[in-house]
Amino acid sequence: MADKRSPNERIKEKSRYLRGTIGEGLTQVETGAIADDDTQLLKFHGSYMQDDRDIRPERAKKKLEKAFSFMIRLRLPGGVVSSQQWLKLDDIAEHQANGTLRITTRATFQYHGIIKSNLKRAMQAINDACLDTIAACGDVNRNIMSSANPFLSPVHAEVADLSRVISEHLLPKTSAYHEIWLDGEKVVDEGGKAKKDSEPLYGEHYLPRKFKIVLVVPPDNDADIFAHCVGYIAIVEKGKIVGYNVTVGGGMGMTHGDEDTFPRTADLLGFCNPDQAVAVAENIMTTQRDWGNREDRKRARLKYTIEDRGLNAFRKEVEKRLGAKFGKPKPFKLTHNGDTMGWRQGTDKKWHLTLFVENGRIKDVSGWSLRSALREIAELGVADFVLTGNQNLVIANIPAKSKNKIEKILKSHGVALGATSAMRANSMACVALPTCGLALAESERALPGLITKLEETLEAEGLRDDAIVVRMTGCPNGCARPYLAEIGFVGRNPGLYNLYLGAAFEGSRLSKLYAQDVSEDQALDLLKPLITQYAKERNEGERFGDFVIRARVVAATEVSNQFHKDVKRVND
Ligand code: SRM
Ligand code: SF4
Repeated sequence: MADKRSPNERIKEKSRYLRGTIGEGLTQVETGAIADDDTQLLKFHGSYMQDDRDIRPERAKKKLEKAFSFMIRLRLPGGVVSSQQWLKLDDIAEHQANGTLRITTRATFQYHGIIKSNLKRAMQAINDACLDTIAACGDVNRNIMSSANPFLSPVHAEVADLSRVISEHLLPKTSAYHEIWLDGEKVVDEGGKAKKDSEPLYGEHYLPRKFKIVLVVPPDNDADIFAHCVGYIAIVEKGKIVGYNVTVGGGMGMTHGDEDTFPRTADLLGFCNPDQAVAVAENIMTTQRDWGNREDRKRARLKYTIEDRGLNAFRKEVEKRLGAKFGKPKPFKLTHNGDTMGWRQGTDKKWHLTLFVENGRIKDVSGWSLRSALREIAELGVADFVLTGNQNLVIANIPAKSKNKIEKILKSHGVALGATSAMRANSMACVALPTCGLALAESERALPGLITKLEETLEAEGLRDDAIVVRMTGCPNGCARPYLAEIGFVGRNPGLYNLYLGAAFEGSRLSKLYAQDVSEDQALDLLKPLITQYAKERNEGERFGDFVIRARVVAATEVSNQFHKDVKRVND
């Protein structure tokens, strides 16, 4: 019978638990690349092979190999690094990568531009900082993101701890990572067959596709709970976590022109006690392992399993494996999916400064030396650093007496404490060009300028301090969760975007396509009058995303899978 499984299934199967020929590939000096199959396996180790797309045409003209380099993504459940770790991570940016640290939309760091000969050194330096990159990418449970800042209260700390415990529990057990990157002892026999390795949770085929878990502490939805395969909403009574509402089946990725693929907001599966939380994660994941689509990778995420098999059948199966029934979800209220910027005091009286980091890129540019400022702050040794899922940074645990010093350091490097508008503070863009191999249009390099142009209208309408969530991605994969933005730009072609409107400010409702293939100028022409109309006609406290629905600019996406329904494009 024909093997209908996707090619990735075979690559995993013959990889000897994620080894492939990665080790050999690293030693081949005649190319900056590694073998094709190994590029798939490398992801499970937290790294992607990429090339500099800005210089692709020039290299091709000169008949040169592409300018290959590697991206590394850290596994950082809870998103915290100490000052000592910060200094080590900053050194890696300087010596092995392209001089920048990039906070991702899932609250970890990425490095870009690491050439092959530096890859192992960078991995070892990450290990020296007591961090790793295992399972940061690939068909496994990815990095777990939780509501930012575990230092805010004991509840936040408990949730961050749970993210670390689940992350450890669901880690692949193969020793390939230690063997390849840390020169660990080999556990394969002479025939090249794995001797001791096994994957009790995953098996040799791992998962059908990536798998993502997040946790939030209401009212903050800063981890965008409805965008992920699995979510935990902490239910807090009298200052204590009594359990979690569990969500399943969220996801953003889709393919332009293919309505069988769609972003989907997660459904509530049920309520579990704190001591069931780890087993719940395991049983949801193993159900997806066994039920997920292994033939078509475009429909292999958990959200499609839920669509195809139904939420009730899925719940029943998880309950069977768990040996317990979920309770009825408890009431909860989420109020925003952005970050609370500026100074905040924790219950232990320590101070925390949430700093806006435009699109998460920590670098030094003329007049704005963010990277140097943060290094100087880390050198003081008085703070921890927490990454947020909105690509921002909390400088945490600051004693009252060091607040001024920290502000002074930032100022001396030209770093402002806040963004130029509440819209910018609530903006995110994915990496896209030049490193992302899937980008169809600019994103990180385009959004800041576009927001500057929108700020003229915001200023004129008195809306500079009104938060409107704006997100951009260079393709429909949705890495900056654009379909959960009140204004979303999604790249279609160089310079052209689809414009989506109408997601809920607190992240519970998807947006709707408003205009297709618009240039930046066309988008501005469409958006500016809407912003003016919003300023004039909004009800008290009404959010932009809700207003465009009430004003019949777009229809609401009320049901999780109705993203492509009721679309009436303005430029049809
Ligand atoms: Fe993503 C693929 C960057 C969060 C959905 N994503 C990629 C790759 C690795 C491109 C590739 O496969 O070759 C991008 C690397 C770009 C680069 O040069 O660094 C990439 N994704 C990112 C990051 C760095 C965006 C950012 O600007 O911060 C985020 C890293 C998160 C992390 O730390 O783990 C990132 N990606 C997301 C999110 C948001 C989230 O998870 O909250 C999503 C949407 C949620 C979801 O998973 O549905 C997301 N990325 C995708 C997809 C579409 C998956 C799908 O179901 O169709 C792809 C493509 C794929 O997997 O085939 C993708
Ligand atoms: Fe790349 Fe597309 Fe993700 Fe942006 S959304 S980082 S362009 S895969």
